[in-house]
Amino acid sequence: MRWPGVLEYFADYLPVTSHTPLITLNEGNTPLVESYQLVEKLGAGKLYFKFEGMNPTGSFKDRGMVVAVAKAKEEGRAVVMCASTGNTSASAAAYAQRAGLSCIVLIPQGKIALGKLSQALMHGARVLAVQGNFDDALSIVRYITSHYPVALVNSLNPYRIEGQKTAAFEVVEWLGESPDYLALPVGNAGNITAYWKGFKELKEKGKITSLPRMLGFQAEGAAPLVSGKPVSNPQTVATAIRIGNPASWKGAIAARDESGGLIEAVSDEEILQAQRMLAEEEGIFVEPASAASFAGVLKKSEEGFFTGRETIVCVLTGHGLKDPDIAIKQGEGRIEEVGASAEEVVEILGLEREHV
Ligand code: AN7
Repeated sequence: MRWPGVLEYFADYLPVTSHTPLITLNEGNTPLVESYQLVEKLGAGKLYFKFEGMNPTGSFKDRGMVVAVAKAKEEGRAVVMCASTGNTSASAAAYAQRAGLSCIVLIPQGKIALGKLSQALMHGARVLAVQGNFDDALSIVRYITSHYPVALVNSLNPYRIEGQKTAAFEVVEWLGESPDYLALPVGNAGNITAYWKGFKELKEKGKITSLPRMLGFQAEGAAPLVSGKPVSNPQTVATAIRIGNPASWKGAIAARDESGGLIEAVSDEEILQAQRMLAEEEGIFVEPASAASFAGVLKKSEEGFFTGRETIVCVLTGHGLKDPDIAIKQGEGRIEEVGASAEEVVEILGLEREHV
């Protein structure tokens, strides 16, 4: 089947004009994978994973980036810029190339996953490692993009939100209705804002009759939306959501309150455990930040939050290959060395010969 990508497929719902260049890496149309095993643990009715790691650069950012970069090009801009914990920079770098624009990314020094850094470099972005955290980098980018002829492609750019809301459309198209709960990790809070906007638009158009409750999860050491105040030195193993002062703060709170949902925190340990469960029990490999959605749902289930009849969608925002270091660290000690002979391999595995 031909999938034309976000700008063309969802044109009626996006700010696409006759002048908008329909650039694409055929992003979107990601699978909604049904849970076989973890659903049993939860005691939920149905559990699905919206696997956004299947986008061209390996994260949900591609949906919004394609719109932001196309509009920047339409508006005659030559340079795009973002601050990033990694995935935004990978996506911006790829789509800028696709559109023939140049790209500058500011990343927090030493705190971005290897896969993401490799992408920004390979796609030829100008990569500046800032001696500070994401929030420091974003305030620099906001200053520069408002004083110099450089287009901002962080999710403060409303085109990013427009593109990202298309994930909600796909969830509804797949299920034929809206789920009871939509769970997702929350960092800079653009994605929760975007999903909520998407579901509300479908309701206004009469395509769905009910709205999901939004369940946002932050990492314990970087949970400003839970504590109600910015965190000056955010810390978490899930570097993608190591953000202390989310730009879309108001959007996240509105999504939570209007939907009757919640935004809570999960520990690094819970995040890594959820990451391993998704990989071992469902065959889905995600980066740590992405596992926060399932970690949160698991925690709520243990608290008796669900009745056992609901349909829950967990958004898995980024692919596991983004952060090989953390994955390998979790498997350390599992590699067994063996000589290059069948006998030694048979012995180490303890195999018994079948009698015929
Ligand atoms: C895998 O790339 O902020 O709440 O600069 O990479 O919309 O910020 C990434 C965020 C969740 C949080 N999961 O989404 C960046 C960046 C993954 C992410 C989030 C991010 P938002």
